[in-house]
Amino acid sequence: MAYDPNNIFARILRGEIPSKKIYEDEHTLAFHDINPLAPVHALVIPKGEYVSFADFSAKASDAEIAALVRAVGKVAKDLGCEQDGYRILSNIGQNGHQEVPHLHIHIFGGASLGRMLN
Ligand code: IU
Repeated sequence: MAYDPNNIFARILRGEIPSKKIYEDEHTLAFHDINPLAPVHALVIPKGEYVSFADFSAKASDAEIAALVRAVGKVAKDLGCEQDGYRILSNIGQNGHQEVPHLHIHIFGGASLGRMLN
């Protein structure tokens, strides 16, 4: 699947649409999900143009991959999720019910989440 430069997260990255920013570095941006499914629901995205985790894992540089992984851990910690735990998730493609075609890692926390989230 070709990357759509007008997807909503590309527009957030360009500053065309506001977001509730949590963290930013050279390679990543984290912000609060607009429709939270848990008391803490953050999204961490790469700044590069990657459709999904599949695309990112194959094409991203080691620096981009390291930055995304470290940002996920930092954001979860900064949002107070480390002590009681949290969940990370990335939906990929049609079967994964991915809605926004720019890689995003969900962080859910702040409550006991049960075995799965829908
Ligand atoms: P998904 O993994 O692609 O299904 O999740 C997309 C998420 O992006 C979903 O949780 C939405 O609430 C969230 N989101 C957002 O935070 N801001 C937006 O403008 C839009 C979607 I559109």
